[in-house]
Amino acid sequence: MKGKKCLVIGSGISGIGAVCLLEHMGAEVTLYDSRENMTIEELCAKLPESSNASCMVGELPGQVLEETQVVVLSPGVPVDIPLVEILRKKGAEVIGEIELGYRMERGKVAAITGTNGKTTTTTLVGEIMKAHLGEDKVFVVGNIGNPYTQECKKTTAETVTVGEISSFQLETISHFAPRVSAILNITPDHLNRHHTMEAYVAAKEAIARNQTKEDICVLNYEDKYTRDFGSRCPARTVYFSSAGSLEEGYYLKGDKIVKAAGGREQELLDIHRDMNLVGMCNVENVMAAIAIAEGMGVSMKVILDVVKNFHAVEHRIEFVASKGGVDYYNDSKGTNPDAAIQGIRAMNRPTVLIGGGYDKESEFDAWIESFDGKVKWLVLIGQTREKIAACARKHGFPDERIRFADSYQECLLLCSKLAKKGDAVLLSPACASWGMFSNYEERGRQFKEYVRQLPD
Ligand code: UMA
Repeated sequence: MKGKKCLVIGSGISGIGAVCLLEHMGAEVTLYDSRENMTIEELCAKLPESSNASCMVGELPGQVLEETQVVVLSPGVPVDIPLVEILRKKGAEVIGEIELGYRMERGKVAAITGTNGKTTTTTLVGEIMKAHLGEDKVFVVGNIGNPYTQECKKTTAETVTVGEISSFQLETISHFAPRVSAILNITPDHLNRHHTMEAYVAAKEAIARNQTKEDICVLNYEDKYTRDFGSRCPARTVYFSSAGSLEEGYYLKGDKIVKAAGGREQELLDIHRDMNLVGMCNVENVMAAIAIAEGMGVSMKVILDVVKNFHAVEHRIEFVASKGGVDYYNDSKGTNPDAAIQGIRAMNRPTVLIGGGYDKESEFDAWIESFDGKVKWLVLIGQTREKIAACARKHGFPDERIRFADSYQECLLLCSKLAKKGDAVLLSPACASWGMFSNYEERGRQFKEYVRQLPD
């Protein structure tokens, strides 16, 4: 990158990370943000004082379009917008922030993608790697909220980077080649960005694109997309299954996770006695994490010790508190119908369910069908509330059990009134938070704050 003219698009956390790394590499950097109403002052204020990058908003001058040699896209920037097309046509190399970080990587990489379970699995693998190598030798990066470009300079031949990599980030890789990759599952999500399911699946599969048979790709045997990918995958594949036995791999046998290898079966753990996580989705996440960590050379003893002490990740079917005999769960990370299905499946009592949010053009049928008589009240909010209500009615959910709220404040007040002793209140919206909050973390934190203020 030395001496190259680089344009970073997007001034969120990955854009700022990319600018700092590019400057460190000796590039000549311009930071650009296309958000309406963004001022130059606002944009420049996001950069550290030491930065010499130029800042630009509004329409980019022709000279910048002509001279840019490398474009670094933030994950939230679609790869097919006119600006990116123009830059590509003019000969600029277009990469993403993950690819840029990888170009500075000195150690080994484990990378995890999938529609759901990425954050839990990445966190768990990170913990296992830290127990194996020591805290200071492991970096947990990516979609989890920690830009790769911020950490990659610290990597050495002895370190391991564990990345949660979204489909957005995989669209813009070129050399990224993890030692171990994993695709946990693929169900419809982000179709407004990827347009078709084929394009979304292709983005996910790109995680293994640069792997070889020396590397490992961990795949879910019970997901049709990831199972089929096994036959085309350039890496050696390792499967896990929560529904049936496998000749080779990790699977659930009754209440036990077992490992089958070379005709032998080894019992690893009991999902009720040895796990603090609830729901079948988490059994899958744990199996995937075990497979990834073994692939990274960690002993089974270290892996199982960490798994047994691991608790739920924040915002993922997270128990918040019991108030007035009602249990409150924060599953704000349930940002698509499939993730929210896992949320409702994990409930074992009548539930007041909070749904709705930003419209990603998802279909809600499977989610509504998964209610299984457990949802007592459906409290809806946000852009998608009418669409969800119509879908619920279509599937026979009683209209008088659907309520609308205009603000989160109103929604939470309503839920605390509707829930009776012995019920659960679950925030698992099946939609992104964008439009009402800057991210699902903020939505989850506000929910938790509200719950904690309720009388015991
Ligand atoms: N912007 C433009 N032009 C555009 C679109 C956006 O200039 O066409 C600008 C916006 O005005 C804004 C900036 O880009 O200033 C935002 O960039 P971004 O959306 O890429 O956000 P970052 O803060 O860089 O965060 C990104 C990921 N965000 C998204 O993918 C939307 C974070 O994932 C990730 O943690 C972070 O990089 C570090 O890797 C969040 C997410 O919502 C959690 N991910 C999606 C999900 O999990 O469903 C994929």
